[in-house]
Amino acid sequence: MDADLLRIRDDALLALESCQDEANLEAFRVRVFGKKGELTSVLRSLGSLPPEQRRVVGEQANQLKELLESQLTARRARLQDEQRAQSVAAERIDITEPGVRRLRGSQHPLLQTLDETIAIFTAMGFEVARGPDIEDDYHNFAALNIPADHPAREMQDTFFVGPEMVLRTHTSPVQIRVMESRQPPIQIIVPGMVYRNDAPDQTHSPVFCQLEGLMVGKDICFAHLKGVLTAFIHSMFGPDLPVRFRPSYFPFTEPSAEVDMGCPVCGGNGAGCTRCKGTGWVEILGSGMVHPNVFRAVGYDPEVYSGFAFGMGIDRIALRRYEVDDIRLFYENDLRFLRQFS
Ligand code: 2NL
Repeated sequence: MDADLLRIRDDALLALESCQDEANLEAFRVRVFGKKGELTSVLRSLGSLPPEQRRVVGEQANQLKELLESQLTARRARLQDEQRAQSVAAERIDITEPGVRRLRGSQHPLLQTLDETIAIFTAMGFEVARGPDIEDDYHNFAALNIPADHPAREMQDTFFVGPEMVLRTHTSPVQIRVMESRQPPIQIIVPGMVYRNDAPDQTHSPVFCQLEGLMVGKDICFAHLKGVLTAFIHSMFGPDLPVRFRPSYFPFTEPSAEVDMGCPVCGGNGAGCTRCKGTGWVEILGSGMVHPNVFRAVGYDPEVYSGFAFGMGIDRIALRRYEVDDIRLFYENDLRFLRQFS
């Protein structure tokens, strides 16, 4: 073969092997077959050769042209195959691989109970009010007719967080704040966490969830209290349960009553029942007619307005509802416990 053609062939075949993409291939094509390409130059210069040599070299050059063209096409095809194989490998997914199980949370049992309680009272026209967990002595005690020497004010019962400042021991200070800020009629419920300096045991937690209610207007009487609270108990625990109102005492209500319902475990029978300790009744909430001194503290005239108030521990209700026997379970957040309420 002609020496020039030999050199072009060897160079070109080597260059082709090192082409890695379409741009390399195009540069190769220009270098060999372009207007000023190596092979084009040889073909152009054929005319200046003697006729015999022109025929031989011309034939060789045409063969080389066909060879390099087919090699170029083959190289391009191989590069495309490689690229496709690479992207297929990169995009490959294993559709037989097992899925990842989604962890699904569930609402805390206390919140489920609280939400249901709130729904029952809002259906009766009560609005939800909220307030601060840290309160001053006045709103937590004094305005509620709790005198300076009352046992509830002792260090053992109340968490003091500063001079005259406490973690609220009930949600009543929120009702005081609502009454201070507007005139009757008032019909509110106040859910929230409250704090008592109690040692934790099966039935006591230093932090627990309370819900209080307050209804104030003209001519509100004890029959309204009985009607609203009976409706609540029937809605929450069952429409046929007996309900009774027992005289009691709270500094902020007069008269005061504790409210019991027929024991849902023994059906009110009592005998041998551990839940109601044989009485046939279980206590649900405390209530009463708002004490005139509380109205005076917020600037309402007790001769014009009257009202009732009540309070209940949501934890106690949730314990009953879910047959749980230790209040501390509600605050430990052990997932083995919480998962049972999904
Ligand atoms: C209970 C008893 C009660 C109240 C809370 C109240 C609030 C104001 C005025 C008058 Cl602003 N009373 N609250 C009244 C009676 C009982 O709670 O056993 N709670 C767990």
